[in-house]
Amino acid sequence: MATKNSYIPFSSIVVVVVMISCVNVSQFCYAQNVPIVKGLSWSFYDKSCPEAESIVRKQLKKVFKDDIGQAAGLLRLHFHDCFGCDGSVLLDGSASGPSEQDAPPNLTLRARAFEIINDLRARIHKKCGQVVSCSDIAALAARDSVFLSGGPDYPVPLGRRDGLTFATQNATSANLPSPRSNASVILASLETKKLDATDTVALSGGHTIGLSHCSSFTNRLYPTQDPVMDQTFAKNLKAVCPAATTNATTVLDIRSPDLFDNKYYVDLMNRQGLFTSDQDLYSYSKTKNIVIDFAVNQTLFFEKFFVAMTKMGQLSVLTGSQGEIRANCSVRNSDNKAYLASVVDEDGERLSAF
Ligand code: HEM
Ligand SMILES: *[C@@H]1O[C@H](CO)[C@@H](O)[C@H](O)[C@H]1NC(C)=O
Ligand SMILES: *[C@@H]1O[C@H](CO)[C@@H](O)[C@H](O)[C@H]1NC(C)=O
Ligand SMILES: *[C@@H]1O[C@H](CO)[C@@H](O)[C@H](O)[C@H]1NC(C)=O
Ligand SMILES: *[C@@H]1O[C@H](CO)[C@@H](O)[C@H](O)[C@H]1NC(C)=O
Ligand SMILES: *[C@@H]1O[C@H](CO)[C@@H](O)[C@H](O)[C@H]1NC(C)=O
Ligand SMILES: CC(=O)N[C@H]1CO[C@H](CO)[C@@H](O)[C@@H]1O
Repeated sequence: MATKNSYIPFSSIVVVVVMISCVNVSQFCYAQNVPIVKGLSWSFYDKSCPEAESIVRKQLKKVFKDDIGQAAGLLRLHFHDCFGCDGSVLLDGSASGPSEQDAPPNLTLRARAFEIINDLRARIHKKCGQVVSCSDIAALAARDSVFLSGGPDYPVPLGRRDGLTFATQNATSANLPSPRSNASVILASLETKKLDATDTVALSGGHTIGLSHCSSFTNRLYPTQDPVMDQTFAKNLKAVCPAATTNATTVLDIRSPDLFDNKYYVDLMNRQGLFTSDQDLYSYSKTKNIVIDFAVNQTLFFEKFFVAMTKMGQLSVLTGSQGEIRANCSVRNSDNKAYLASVVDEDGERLSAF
């Protein structure tokens, strides 16, 4: 288990959430300003798998020592899963239909992130049995990606169950906003998930780590350069992406690409945000001052990021007896059984043929 000391930046919040006084307002249980969906809990696996969190942290420390870039891949994976945090983004499309992995915004999710989640799942299930869901593992992996990259440590409410159905390509595309959108479109999109302007600006701070492909931002370079973009920044981007379709990547946060800090907001104030959806947060009246607040106060950003991630991490979760605990994050248990059964059948046939 991570030391309690690592929670120091959030000690006050932790105390509050641990001593939850539960007031049921519709399906929510409010702990100060962090609402918890009924069915999730801060201590969900305390009895059934107390090692779950330490297994994730210990293993990710090793993974990130080799390649800190994987932290960004895991953080983004959780975000994509979370427009319905039920692990459905993890489902392998090939098994029984188009999955979230195959929807356009997911084309650039890192394949390695899926492998890491499956590997964590194997380690946890080996220790505790099939009791921890893939969606909870993805949520914990995202938290540890933030923390191990220099960001805040924070508690994650657990108890999510894994979905039985694939999200359709259409639903996924409609849910995930485009990097070409302006701030008012991004705000409206996240507002449908009850995420407000502060949440939206804080969550966008996830772009303080990781990479982007040229195709996600070359609309700002060609055919005409976005006048808002800093000239030197634009010149350097054009060198990385000489054409709109160049297959190359560049960092999202030029000041500290691998560090989870508030420099992303400093980038925006210097017109060095990569996507329209990033840069416009500093142009738009409803979000500009939030960008400035986070740029000058990292502690404030970390606090608001925790609140927003906790909200995002509970979007349309399955709990209780809904869904399932997948034995393999890539396939539904029913498909897994069919697969195993077919292996046994073939084996049986072969044996009977002898
Ligand atoms: C607000 C709307 C958002 C839009 C439009 C957006 C868009 C994108 C795009 C286009 C990329 C680059 C993909 C590529 O070309 O390879 C990206 C990368 C990334 N995004 Fe977002 N994103 C949004 C919100 C978020 C949120 C909420 C988080 C997490 C809190 C997040 C975390 C990341 C990370 C970590 C990467 C880098 C991934 C890597 O290096 O593999 N994004 N995002
Ligand atoms: C998905 O979206 C496409 C294009 O917008 C549309 O043609 C198609 O009918 C939609 N499919 C479903 C199942 O809604
Ligand atoms: C944002 O984009 C939408 C859709 O393209 C457009 O209708 C709207 O006018 C834009 N808003 C601002 C403030 O530019
Ligand atoms: C882009 O380049 C990478 C390696 O440099 C390669 O693996 C990938 O297939 C390429 N993608 C496309 C769409 O060409
Ligand atoms: C930064 O934000 C934190 C958290 O809200 C607050 O306690 C602190 O006073 C702020 N610092 C400054 C210098 O405003
Ligand atoms: C999980 O399922 C995928 C897709 O069917 C399969 O390729 C993989 O080998 C399975 N992993 C384990 C550990 O069974
Ligand atoms: C990481 C990952 O699974 N990416 C998938 C995105 O969609 C393409 C196209 O369907 C798949 O080939 C990738 O495997």
